[in-house]
Amino acid sequence: MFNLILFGPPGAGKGTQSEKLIDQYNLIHLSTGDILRSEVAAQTELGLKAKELMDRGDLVPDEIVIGMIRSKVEASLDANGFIFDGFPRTVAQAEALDTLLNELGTSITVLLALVVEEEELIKRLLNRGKDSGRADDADESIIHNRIAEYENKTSPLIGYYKEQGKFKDVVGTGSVDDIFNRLCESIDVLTS
Ligand code: B4P
Repeated sequence: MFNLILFGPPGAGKGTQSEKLIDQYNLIHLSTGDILRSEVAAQTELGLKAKELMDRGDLVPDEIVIGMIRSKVEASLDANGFIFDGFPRTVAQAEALDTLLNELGTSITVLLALVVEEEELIKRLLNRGKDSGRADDADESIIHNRIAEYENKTSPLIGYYKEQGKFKDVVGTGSVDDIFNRLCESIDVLTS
């Protein structure tokens, strides 16, 4: 299995690039943000719990997202591999993912980190907020909170995956196609 973590701060383009990568490499796309938003839309118990946190730009508790990912992975064991988009976001989530994949006889192949400056992130998210209807894109102070959550809780994962020799950064600015080509170059080296 080829298991990719697409990593980066909010608005780095993880969702945008995942859409293209799943077609190119025939992988299953698991976005915790998308799964949580569908739970919110369906007004499930989990969605009702998550909504308030997401609207504030806070992370949702680890046990909720870990449980969601476990059931999605176990439902697709015959896949070529997975793109984990927006997951893991804490060291506890990364450890749980390693344990889960180990149980299934596989592991993370690589983490590709999209590098984008804060000013550009804010611009992209406010721009999406004009028509996304997402409360967490509509307000600059919430976007700052999301970036702070990333700095405090998610960026330590860089060290976690560097220690495993699985970290690679990729320039995340420029056109969507240019960034896609850079990601493909990194993946092709590992799969050829
Ligand atoms: P996510 O849904 O993961 O959202 P994101 O960080 O905003 O998105 P992404 O980086 O994918 O950006 P995108 O491609 O869309 O998380 C939302 C919330 O869910 C979190 O705040 C948290 O509350 C919760 N959550 C999710 N996962 C969790 C977890 N594991 N643990 C706890 N809580 C969790 O791009 C953004 C915009 O930029 C788009 O409008 C796009 O069109 C534009 N764009 C992309 N590439 C561009 C480019 N090259 N140039 C110009 N614009 C570009």
